Amino acid sequence: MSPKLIHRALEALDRFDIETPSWGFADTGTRFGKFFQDAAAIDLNDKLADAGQVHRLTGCCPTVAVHVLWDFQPGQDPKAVARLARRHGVRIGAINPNLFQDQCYKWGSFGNSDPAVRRRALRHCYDSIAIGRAVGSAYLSLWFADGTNYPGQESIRDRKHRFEASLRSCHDRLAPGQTMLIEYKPFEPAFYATDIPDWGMACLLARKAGPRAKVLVDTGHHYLSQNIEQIVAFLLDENMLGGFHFNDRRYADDDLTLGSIDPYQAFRIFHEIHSFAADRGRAPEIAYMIDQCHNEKPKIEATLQTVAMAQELYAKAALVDHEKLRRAQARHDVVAAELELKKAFFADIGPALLAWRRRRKLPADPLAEHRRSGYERAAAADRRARRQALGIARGGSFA
Ligand code: PSV
Ligand code: MN
Repeated sequence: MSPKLIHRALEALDRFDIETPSWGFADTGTRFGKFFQDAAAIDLNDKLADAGQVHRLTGCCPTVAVHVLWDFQPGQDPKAVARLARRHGVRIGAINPNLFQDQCYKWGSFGNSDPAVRRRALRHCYDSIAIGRAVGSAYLSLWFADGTNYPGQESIRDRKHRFEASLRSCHDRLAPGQTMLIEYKPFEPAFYATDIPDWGMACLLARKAGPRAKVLVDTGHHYLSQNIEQIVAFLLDENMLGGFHFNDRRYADDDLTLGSIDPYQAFRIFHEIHSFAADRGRAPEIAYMIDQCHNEKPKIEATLQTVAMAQELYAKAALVDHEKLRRAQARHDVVAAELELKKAFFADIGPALLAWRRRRKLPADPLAEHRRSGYERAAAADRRARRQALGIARGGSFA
């Protein structure tokens, strides 16, 4: 690779931070069961310690997204949580309110026909905004399980109106400097009409909520073969792209490791971002976050794989020669234009990544270093003993 290209890749890597999710370090699975891991995090301290390990090894994961009800004890001082994160070498990132696990949300949260439930959901969002302010988080990240399961069950338009009103109230409470992200998902757990099923509806609702509301693209939340990079290009052009939840999938929202199934798709998404940045002369502000659940792989290893894959694909996409591409496009040379992308995708980015890690005194191979470190073994021993001491029994069948 030429020094010019290496320089371009290094520059891209310099501005590419990836947020890890606290829940990615805990035992999670499918509704058919979980396979427990001794080294899985028990509490927030464990999750932050694991996130700290990932950041120490990769140098590009300084923040951790939290899910309020999964991570915070009632009445817990958020400033103490921020201090705990600092002790592990990370900061608290996006705050995710939980608007789906409580029984009161059976018929939805912001879309619920009962004003008392809507008020409760909003109060939880306000509390989450306050947590965000206390820990210095820039993002309130909203995902709703709201929707209906059968035709005729409820008025689709009434639910839309309720969403519009609650999202606006939530937006009005944002602290200075905070951005509200609205995530969409076509189905699950609602199987007839999810209230925010796609990017267009998320974008419309965000626009109505206010200028600091943007769309969050979870790469797993699309129908098969949907062109995600086109969605990304549209949102960028409309100044409505707020962030990503990275993961890969084969069928639906499978939460697999990024790039494990289709690395070219992630590359094409990153290409749209670099192309936009090249046209505008500046990189757009985007929250790059991981949202994965690892049922079989060790959690930290899966996270390290994802981070390395994201860096590789982001750096490769930065190698596309935009001027050459434009020229090929102008003369309708479809083959040359496509090859411009393929050339970057198949480039050997290894040396550039190595140089970037060397400059930062990071291990050349974070995953190998993690395996060597004995972290997993020590965490497993410690957490196994603590589970026993605390009497934590794991189990629970689906029905
Ligand atoms: C929903 O499937 C989702 O993608 C949302 O982002 C949630 O916050 C997250 O997964 C929980 O795992
Ligand atoms: Mn998500």
